Amino acid sequence: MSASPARIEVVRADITTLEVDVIVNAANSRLVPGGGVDGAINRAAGPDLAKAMAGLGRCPTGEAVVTPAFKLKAKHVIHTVAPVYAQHPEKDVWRLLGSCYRNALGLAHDHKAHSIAFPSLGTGVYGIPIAQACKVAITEVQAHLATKPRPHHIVFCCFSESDAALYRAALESKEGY
Ligand code: AR6
Repeated sequence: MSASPARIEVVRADITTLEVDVIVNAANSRLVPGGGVDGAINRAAGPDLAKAMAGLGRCPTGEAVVTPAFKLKAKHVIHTVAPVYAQHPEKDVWRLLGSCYRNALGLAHDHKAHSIAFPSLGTGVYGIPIAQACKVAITEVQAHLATKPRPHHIVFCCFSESDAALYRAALESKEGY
């Protein structure tokens, strides 16, 4: 049986409502529930998620860890920690952000996920400019799809229509980072 063809989609939505195998969380390295998308995911998943996160200890910037998704429709939540824009030289920001996408995709592959939804990691409280961050996200996803069969349905879930427009333009331009 051949695998389904890869599909990259950009949607404007609350990520907690999506029916995908994996939802990615923009966490902090202490894995303590915060605001933004982290807060929304924790509210929707219920208090067991915070307990599972605490049980994992810490997650260094650029790395990723996995928990069950509890009350969410997804099977797993993959937590990854983007760099704080103001705390690193620019080249390290892109390297660490790229590593967040690569590590999250690798974990999703290992957990046999067919579909995954990403928020725009690092572009809220952590201050990374979204016009460049979305190019990192798209480049890393396309590189993953070129070599691995899963997850083959990738959703970039944006919280505003203007963010979604930037992702769509970057997908069309095929410019790397
Ligand atoms: N669905 C989809 N996207 C969302 C949602 C949602 N429900 N809510 C916010 N966004 P942020 P960061 C978008 O700040 O910059 C937390 O306190 C938002 O518009 O959530 O990586 C953590 O604990 C933005 O585009 O993540 C960390 O301390 C994107 O999600 C810190 O924030 C990411 O914004 C991480 O900061």
